[in-house]
Amino acid sequence: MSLVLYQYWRSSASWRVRWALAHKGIAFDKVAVNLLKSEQRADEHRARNPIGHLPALEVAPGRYLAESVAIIEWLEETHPTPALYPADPWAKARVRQVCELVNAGIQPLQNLVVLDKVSSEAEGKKAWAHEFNLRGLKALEALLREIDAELGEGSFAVGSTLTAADLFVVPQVYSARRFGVDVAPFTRVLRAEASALATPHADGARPEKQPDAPAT
Ligand SMILES: N[C@@H](CCC(=O)N[C@@H](CS)C(=O)NCC(=O)O)C(=O)O
Repeated sequence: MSLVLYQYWRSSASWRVRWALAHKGIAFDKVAVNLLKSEQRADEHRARNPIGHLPALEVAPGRYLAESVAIIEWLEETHPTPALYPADPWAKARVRQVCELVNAGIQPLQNLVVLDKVSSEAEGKKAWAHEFNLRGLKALEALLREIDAELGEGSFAVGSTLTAADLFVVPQVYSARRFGVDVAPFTRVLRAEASALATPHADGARPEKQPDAPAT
C-alpha cells in the first residue's frame, strides 16, 4: 500500500510532513481530518494518534506514526536522498534546533486545544497566538543569524539547501501572518521562506493546494 497522510489543509504540522514526502518523491494518499469539526478528537482519529493531533502517517495497514519530527526523521532514514538533514553533525544539530524551536516553542501555544482554554472570544485567542508567534519569530530570527555567523550566510534556514528546518519555518511564518504578526522585520526568516518556497515541491504542499481547502 502507499503511505496515507491524515491531515488538514491548514495544519502547519501536516504541511511539514506532506512537503517532506513530496520533496523525497514518496507516493502517498491524503485523507482530510477536519480540525474545525473536532474530528481529530474522535476515537477513530485517536486510534491513529492518541493525543488527537494531526498529522498521522499510516505506514502499513493499521500502523500509524505521528509527530512530524519523528515522521520526517523516519522518512530521512528510509529515503535518504534527497537529504533533508546535513551530514555534518553540528549543522544537523542546528537544523534540529530550528525544528524544535518551532515544534516545541511556538506551534503548541497556538493549538486549538490551547486557544479554547485561553479565551472564549476570537479576539482573545488571536491576541494570545499573536504574542507567542511574535516571541517565536524574534527567537527564530536571532537563531538563523547566529547559524549564519557559524556556517556562513545561507539563503535557506540553515545553509544553502532546503533542510527540515525550512519545512518547519515556512508553515510557522504562514501561521504568524494569520494571527496578524507583522513579519516584515524578520528579514533573515523571510529570506529562508522565499528560498524554500522556490524549491520544486513547495507549491503543491501549500495549504491552499490541499483537496480539503475551501474554494477561493
Ligand atoms: N508536535 C506535533 C504537533 C501536532 C499538532 O499540534 N497538530 C495540530 C494541528 S497543526 C492539531 O492537530 N491540533 C489539534 C487541536 O488543537 O485540537 C507534530 O509535530 O506533529
